[in-house]
Amino acid sequence: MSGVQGKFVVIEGLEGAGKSSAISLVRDYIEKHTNREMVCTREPGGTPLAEKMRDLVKTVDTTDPLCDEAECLLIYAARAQLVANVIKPALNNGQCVLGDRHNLSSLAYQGGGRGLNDLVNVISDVTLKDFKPDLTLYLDIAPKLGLQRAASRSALDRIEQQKIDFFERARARYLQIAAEDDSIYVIDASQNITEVHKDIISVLQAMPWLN
Ligand code: T5A
Repeated sequence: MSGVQGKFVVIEGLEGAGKSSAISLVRDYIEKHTNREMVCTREPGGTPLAEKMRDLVKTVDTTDPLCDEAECLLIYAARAQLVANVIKPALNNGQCVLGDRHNLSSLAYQGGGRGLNDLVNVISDVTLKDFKPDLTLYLDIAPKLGLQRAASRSALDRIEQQKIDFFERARARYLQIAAEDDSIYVIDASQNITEVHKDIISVLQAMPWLN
């Protein structure tokens, strides 16, 4: 299959939206329909160097707190590594890639949440140029419900400890961008898992490249 471009599919959403089980579902579906193993990535992270940056972004350091701009730059540095060393080589080899978050997270969290839209737009253009996912499933959930679910699973990390307004701004940005981009599908993630998965499968069934 070398020489054929693979597809890049991304699962997005606020904390507790249910990305983990959606990823298993999408992976199984696409692998069954393409007869080929997918490459799975997570962001920030996904390469040895990018994972070190992930730790810096997720860990609270009260002696040297990460400022918003540094957070943004670290996330894009991690993304640049991942795209260059994992995602693009896999796609060029004809493999499909399934991403647990990608650039849309930065547009929402750093752009909407932190209010750094100008910085995010510039770095995004410079590092990614016109590279973007073929399909994004955005699992939409009210921050209050998502954070309740996330807290019941494990202790909240540095970003999860932000105030609710931060996540409200991030959600508003997610929805705004999704409304302007045909490759982003909004799934109501407040439903029970069976209904969420039914909606995801309907989107996948409508993809011509999976039929
Ligand atoms: N970040 C990341 C940025 O700020 N900018 C960026 O550019 C990028 C890429 C990553 C952090 O970095 C930030 C965003 C994040 O804060 P992470 O650990 O990868 O950190 O965080 P998340 O991706 O948010 O992972 P979570 O595990 O918190 O969210 P999930 O994967 O959506 O949640 P999940 O699937 O584990 O579900 C949470 C709980 O809810 C239950 C599950 O069983 C689980 O217990 N659940 C449901 N319960 C009822 N009904 C449903 N429909 C349910 N779906 C799931």
